[in-house]
Amino acid sequence: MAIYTPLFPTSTARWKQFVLTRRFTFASVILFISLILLSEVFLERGLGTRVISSFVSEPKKEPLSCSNPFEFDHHGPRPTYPRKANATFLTLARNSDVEGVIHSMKQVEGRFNKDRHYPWVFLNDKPFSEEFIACTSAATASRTYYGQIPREQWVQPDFIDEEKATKARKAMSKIRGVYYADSVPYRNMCRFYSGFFYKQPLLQNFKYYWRVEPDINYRCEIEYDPFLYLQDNNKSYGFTISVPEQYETTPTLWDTSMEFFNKNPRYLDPNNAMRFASKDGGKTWTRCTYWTNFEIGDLDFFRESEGYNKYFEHLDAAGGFYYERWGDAPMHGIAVSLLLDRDRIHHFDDFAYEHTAWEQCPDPSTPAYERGRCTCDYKNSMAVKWKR
Ligand SMILES: Nc1nc2c(ncn2[C@@H]2O[C@H](COP(=O)(O)OP(=O)(O)OP(=O)(O)O)[C@@H](O)[C@H]2O)c(=O)[nH]1
Ligand SMILES: [Mg+2]
Repeated sequence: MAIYTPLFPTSTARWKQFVLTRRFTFASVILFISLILLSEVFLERGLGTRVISSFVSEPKKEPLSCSNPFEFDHHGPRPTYPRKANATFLTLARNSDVEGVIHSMKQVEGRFNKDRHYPWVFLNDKPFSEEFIACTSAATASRTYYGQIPREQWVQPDFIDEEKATKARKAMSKIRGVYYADSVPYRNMCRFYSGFFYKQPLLQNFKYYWRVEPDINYRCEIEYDPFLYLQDNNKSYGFTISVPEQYETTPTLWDTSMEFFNKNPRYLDPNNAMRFASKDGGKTWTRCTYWTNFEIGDLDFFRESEGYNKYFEHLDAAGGFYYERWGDAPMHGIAVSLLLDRDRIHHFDDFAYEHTAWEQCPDPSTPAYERGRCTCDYKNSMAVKWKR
C-alpha cells in the first residue's frame, strides 16, 4: 500500500511548527550570507574567498631571476675617470617596485655609471626583501646600501585630525584627474621627500645625491659627470623637466608658504628665482615645479639650510601634506627657487630623460646624437610639445 505524505501539514499545531521551522531556516541562511559578506568587506581574505581559493590553486609567482648579473657592454677599452665627487644614487622603493627599479638601474648603469662606480642608496619604509637586495646588488658593480626609514618620519603624524584628513581624501577622490587622491602612503612619501630624505643616516657621508625612480629611461649617453658639474660650478640643485602642479592638490600651499616667507624674509636669497614661482612678486603662484622624480642636488643645502628646515616645519604644522596633497615637487620647487641664489640652480637640458608620459630630449645639435648614442625622439620632447 502506498503511503501518502501530504506536502503541507494538515493540523493547526503542525502547521505552526512547520512555519516556525521555515522561519528559523530562512533566518539562519540570511545570517550565514551576511557573515560571509561582512568577512569579505572587513577582512583581507573573507570566508568566501578562503573557501573558493582552497579549491582553485593560485598561479605561482615566479621568483625574479638574479643569477645573471647585469651584462655590461664590454666592447672596446673601458674608460677610467680620475676624478669623482662624493655622491650617490638615491632610490626610495617598495619591495614590489623591484622590477621597475632594476629597469632604472640598467638605464643609469648603461648610460653613465658602469665605469664611474657611484654607489646606490635604497630606502624603504619596510625592511627590504632578500629578493630586492639580491636583484639590485646584482644590477650594478658598485656598492649598494639599504636603509629602513624610521616610522615617525614616514607615517601620518598624530597631530593630524584623521577625520578631517579622511573627509579631504574622499572629496579629492571625487575630482577627475587627480592621481593618488585617496592614498595615505602617497602622502607619506611626499612628506618624506620634503622633510626627511636628507636626514637618513646612510646619506650623511655623501654630499650629492641623484634621485632615481622605478621605470625611468635615459635615452642618450650621459657623457660627463653631472655631480662634478654641480661641484665645479658651485651649483646646488639640478632638474630636467619642469611641470605645473595641479590646483586641486595644493589650493593653500602658496599662501601658507608666503605666510612663512613674509614672516621670515631673511631666508629669501637676494638673487633668488622668485620669477619661476611667481610673476607678480609673490601674490600668486605660477604653479611651476621641478619634476622631482629626477633631481641631482647638494645634500648640504637641505641639511644645513635653516630656511629650508624651518619652511618644512611650517608647512608640516599646517597639515597640508594630509589635508590636501602637497607634493615634494611643489615644495622643493618653492624652496629651491626662493632660498637659493638662482645661479645655483641648473637645468640639465642636455639630458634625455623620460618617466611615465613626459620626456625631455636634448637639442638635436647635442654631440651624443652625432655619435649615435641617442635614441631620443626630439619631437616628443616636452619643450617641443608644449611650444606646439
Ligand atoms: N617604500 C615606499 N616607497 C614608495 C611608496 N610610495 C611610493 N614610493 C616610492 O616613491 C617614489 C615616488 O612614487 P611614485 O608612485 O612613482 O609617485 P609619482 O612619481 O608621483 O607618480 P608616477 O608619476 O605614477 O610615477 C617611487 O620611487 C616609489 O617607488 C611607499 O608606500 N613605500
Ligand atoms: Mg614616479
